[in-house]
Amino acid sequence: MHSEPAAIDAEPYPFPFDTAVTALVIIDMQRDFLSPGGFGALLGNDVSLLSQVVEPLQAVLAAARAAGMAIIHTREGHRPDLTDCPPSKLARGRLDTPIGAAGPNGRILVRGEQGHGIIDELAPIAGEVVLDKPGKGAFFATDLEHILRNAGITHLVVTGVTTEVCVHTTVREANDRGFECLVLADCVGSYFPEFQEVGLKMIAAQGGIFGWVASSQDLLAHLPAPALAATAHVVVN
Ligand code: C5J
Repeated sequence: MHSEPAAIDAEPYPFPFDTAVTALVIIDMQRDFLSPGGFGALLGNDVSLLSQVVEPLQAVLAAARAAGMAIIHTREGHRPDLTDCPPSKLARGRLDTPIGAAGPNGRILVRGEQGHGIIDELAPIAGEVVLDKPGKGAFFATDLEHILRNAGITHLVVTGVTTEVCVHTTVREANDRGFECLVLADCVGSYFPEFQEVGLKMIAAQGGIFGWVASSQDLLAHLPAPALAATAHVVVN
């Protein structure tokens, strides 16, 4: 008997969903963007605006783990010697505390520092990919495409921060490479409510020019509830 593949209720139309070919991508849920004293705060942003993403994203991560989905965590940041940081990025913003300078959470946007780490609530566990990226897009100067193709992944559920910067850049890069992207509206966050709204609209507009948009509940309706006892995880942050 032929059964219809699962489809998530989404804009602009249902998103085909098969956990075997879909990865959960969590963009840059790092202290540098979510905590006081990090890169996001030093750019003049109210970082508390991003905290509302954490709880729904925790639920999605737990359900994706329970379903055995591929999980990719990304981190924006640079080598300690900053050789992978373009001078333009270093100079941009004319910051008093620029990338590489000492901040309350260690050197700003530098790999290995406290601020560069993923927040405890979403800490990666063994078996999950942690992808360091020097740019905004997760495909630029990384092996993400290679990893996804090797795993037979064709569809991405994209979450994280910030909606109009690293999430958008990654979705656009993925779209141009032929990946189908679903963005979870309540699991992506921006320092600017107006950018959040229009950023999401831009993805699903024109028949899904970059992809699809749904809520975490729309996705969770298609995933098994995680077992309460499944907490004995090995953290690799
Ligand atoms: C930014 C990011 N906003 N992860 N990075 O600089 O969106």
